Amino acid sequence: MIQAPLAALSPDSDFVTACYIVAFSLFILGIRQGTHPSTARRGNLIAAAGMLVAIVITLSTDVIGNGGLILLGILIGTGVGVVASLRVQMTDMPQMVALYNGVGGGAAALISWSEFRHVSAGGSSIPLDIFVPILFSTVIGSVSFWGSNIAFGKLQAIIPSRPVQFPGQHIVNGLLLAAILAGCIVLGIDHDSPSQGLYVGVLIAAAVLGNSFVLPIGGADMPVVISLLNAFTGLAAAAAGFALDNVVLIVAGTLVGSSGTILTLEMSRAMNRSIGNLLFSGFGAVSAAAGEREERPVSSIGAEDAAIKLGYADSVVFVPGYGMAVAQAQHAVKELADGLQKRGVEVNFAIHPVAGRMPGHMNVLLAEADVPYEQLKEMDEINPEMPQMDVAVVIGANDVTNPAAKDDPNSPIAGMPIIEVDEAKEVIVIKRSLSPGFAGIDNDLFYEDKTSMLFADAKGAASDIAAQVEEL
Ligand code: TAP
Repeated sequence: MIQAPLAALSPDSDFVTACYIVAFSLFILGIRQGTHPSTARRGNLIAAAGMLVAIVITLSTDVIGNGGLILLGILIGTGVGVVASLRVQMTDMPQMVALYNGVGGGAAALISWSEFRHVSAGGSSIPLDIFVPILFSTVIGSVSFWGSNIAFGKLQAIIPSRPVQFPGQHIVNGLLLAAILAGCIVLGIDHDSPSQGLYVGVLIAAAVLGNSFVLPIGGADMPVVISLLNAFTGLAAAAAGFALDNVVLIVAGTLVGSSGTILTLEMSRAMNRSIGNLLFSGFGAVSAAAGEREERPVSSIGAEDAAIKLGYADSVVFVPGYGMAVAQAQHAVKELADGLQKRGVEVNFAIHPVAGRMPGHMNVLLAEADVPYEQLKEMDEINPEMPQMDVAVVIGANDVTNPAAKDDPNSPIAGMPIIEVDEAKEVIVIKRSLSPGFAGIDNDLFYEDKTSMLFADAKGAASDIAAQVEEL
């Protein structure tokens, strides 16, 4: 058997612990830096450096077995990761996160399975302080792996994105969960000689639960589900850390578990929906049904007139949404913003926390286009200034500007905080049609007297307006 890759170093245990402390300090610093767009890239690199320290020091310990297999795994994982991250489109990022998250959960479940086989080999008893984390990591890791795969399939349109529901689904899921818990309790009671068959049965039941838990959730709710499953993966990894007595796995898993939980709660708060509503209401089914709309007149506008309105304004606020991501319009929008600023127009960007389809979606796109951070205004900061704005330009956003959220208590998005573009002096909405967005509902903003609709692809429209502004 090939030795552990760095076994020749054979550091003592205090040195290993010190390196692990350095590693998770770097994780924490990395997450801290990730809280602002200007430092997020550096944060990623710092956290990656922490992971490198953790991997190198772990590979140098004598608990590592087959070094050849480990090297092969590292090479395959690195190759797939590098190619995938270079090729992925920004709009496909949620499904990539789903896949990576699933692999993490699956890895935690497999580690637990292997540890179970290892510690119970030859019919020996498993101490409960090891067995409980093993069972926890098995169940949660398996749910996370299979649930994340379904989330990936829905976002990638490999399986239907609409909620897949059948009568009594929640009861079936409840019974499945009860069976898993009962299996774990029996295994725990029999920890002197736990049944291999029952353990595998629990693993399979958790896999079925992962599938049946995510299938009834609508495709558009997947980012929140992925964030929740990400928290699950973190907890599964932390439990695997307890089973292996590995401090860096415990800390890293806890960090992922807690940050995933906070992110899930923040996203549901920004959508004004409870976690229960997100997980159990089959939201996409309602949205699809809400397709019929009454015909109402709108005012439409071309690029030339839009350029005149913007070029002669004192202040303009851009409100980007999912359509800007789809059209990859961020660079054209930046070009337009630069043209306006050259003419002395004050330009800002209003960022809604759930605009787009993943957390920070708009921040990432605008950062990619080098929009200065000081021009990015959070919703709570820009809304009080909205009445002073001469023109609000909505670029491929819809729900996050829909006044029904504050005016119509029966609306599916009632209570969701919005960017109050309807308070600006004039509004230009750039989108291709009057089609609804994620929530599947009409937007009264499009029919207001102060609103002009520019029906076009966001990228083409922004470039055309920028060219017209140059001509003014
Ligand atoms: P949406 O309400 O989904 O509206 C996007 C609009 O973009 C559509 O109405 C579409 O209209 C337009 N569009 C699509 N392609 C376009 C293109 N090439 N050029 C121009 N316009 C285009 O987006 P939003 O306002 O950003 O709101 C986000 C929604 O997603 C919210 O309801 C939120 O709750 C939900 N959500 C967000 C997240 C996160 S974390 N961000 C997670 C889950 C759900 P046309 O087809 O007419 O062009």
